[in-house]
Amino acid sequence: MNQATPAFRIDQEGYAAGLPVCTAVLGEGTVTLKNAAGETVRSIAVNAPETDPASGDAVTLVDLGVLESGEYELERGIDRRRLSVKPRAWNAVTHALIKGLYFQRCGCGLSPEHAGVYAHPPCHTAPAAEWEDRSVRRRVTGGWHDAGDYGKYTGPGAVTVAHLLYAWKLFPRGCGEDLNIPETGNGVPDILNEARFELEWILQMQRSDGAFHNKLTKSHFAPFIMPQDDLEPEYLMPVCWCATADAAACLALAYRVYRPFDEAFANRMLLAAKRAWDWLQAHPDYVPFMNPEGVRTGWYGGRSDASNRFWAACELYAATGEPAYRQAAEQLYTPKIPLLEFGWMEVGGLGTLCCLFDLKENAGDVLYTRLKEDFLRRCEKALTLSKASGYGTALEPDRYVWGSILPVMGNAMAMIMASLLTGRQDMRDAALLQWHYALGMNALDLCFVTGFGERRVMHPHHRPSGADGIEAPVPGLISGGPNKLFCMPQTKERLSPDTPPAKHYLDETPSADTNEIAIYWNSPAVFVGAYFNTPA
Ligand code: 9MR
Ligand code: ZN
Repeated sequence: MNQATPAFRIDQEGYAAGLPVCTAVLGEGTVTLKNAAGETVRSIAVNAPETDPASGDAVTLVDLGVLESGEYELERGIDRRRLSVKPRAWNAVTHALIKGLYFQRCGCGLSPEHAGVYAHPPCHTAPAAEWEDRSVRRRVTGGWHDAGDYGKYTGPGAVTVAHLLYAWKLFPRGCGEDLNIPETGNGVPDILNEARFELEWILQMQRSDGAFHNKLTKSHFAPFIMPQDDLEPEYLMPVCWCATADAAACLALAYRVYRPFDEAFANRMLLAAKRAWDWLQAHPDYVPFMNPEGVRTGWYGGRSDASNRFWAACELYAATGEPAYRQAAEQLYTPKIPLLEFGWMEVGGLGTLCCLFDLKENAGDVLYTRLKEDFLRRCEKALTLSKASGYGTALEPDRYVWGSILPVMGNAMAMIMASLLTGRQDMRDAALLQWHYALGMNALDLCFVTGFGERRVMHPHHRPSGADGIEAPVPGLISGGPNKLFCMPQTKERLSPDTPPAKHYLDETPSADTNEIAIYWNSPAVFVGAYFNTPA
């Protein structure tokens, strides 16, 4: 990594013309901003700041306002930092975050034409046996490797696809460019081509009775080898209530999105979604997923399937207009459903997207009026969190979890939604601070997206990046980031116990708990990036 610059933390990918430019300034003293001609365009006195609780830094957010496109330099005493303001500042990184998913493709080779030096032969092509009945063997191919490991998991895949599909539905001009993937030029936007690669796999994860297998993985994580060298058998692990509901929701949503492009594919998805729903109706009592004995791959269970069923009912109603789904969604909607959650565990935020942005007023009193009120009220909390942070980061100091980038991006998604629903600029501006966080305006002075930023993640916990012998990691993958809540002993050993949560991070390959990548961390960042990348 380059040396951290003492005074300034910035969005290392630059800032967009037309949006406020915010930087985080450590310490005190007058900050000047000079343009390329060396003229002072801003001069701001920064008083002694308070200590930011999450990072321990004495830091102030400085709003430089809207600036014309150009190169600038921040100055305070001998400290200097360049920043640039340009149209479409985040176009490349937003599209790279989508292309990052292409690099996770399984069951096929990555060709040099599309993957450059990261090309590799096909991986994981052998038929899989059901864990519970080894005599049942099926060839299940495709899908994305979930994260730094080579497992493929239904629920996480479904939420990832949903983030992409909503990004495209709401902000098509922010994420609609070609990605140089095998399908490019087929008349379908590449973001949908890439999402379809996962959808085709999800469809194969359905058992004949309508339920979905939780995952397709080996019994243990592979060592750090290339995917094509990972030859141990994969298994279809037991079915899972949450995964079944998430798949139903995602497939029903995808039905609506893909119908104009490929009706037969869309119909296949809707049928699968309905069968999954019927299975859930026939199995009302939630059974938590547990890894079978001897299985050590990702758990991805849940405490309840309430938010998952809620999301599924909303999407099935949006897809079919059938009143039974609406009634189900109304019954499933309770104040207990976390509405700002967009991750693999709780999916209330995705149901909220469906109701407030697709169904809208047609959703009726409960699913529109009441839901909107509840949602907006909870968004105030995200805004308050952002305001309480020296970096504007909408995360409680004691909530730096494994994959802290997910709640940060989730809160950004929620605040974007709130600003779209109300026209409130404070929500939009706070969401923008979360995007800046991802791209370097944070206590680590680090851009969390591989291949981007002046100070970059170089050693993500990602098997191909660790095993391919290439110095630079696979590009376009977002690191989970600092985690102090649920750490591996190896990480704890390497960091002093008084390390503040927002700095509890290691750019080291073994540190899965702070530096892994995951498809469902990329995808909320795609949503946020697509919004801010939309031309005015
Ligand atoms: O994202 C998951 C995180 O919320 C959990 O705390 C963590 C530990 O159980 O697991 C994360 O998910 C991992 C999954 O289990 C296996 N594939 C890699 C995922 C990202 O680290
Ligand atoms: Zn594979």
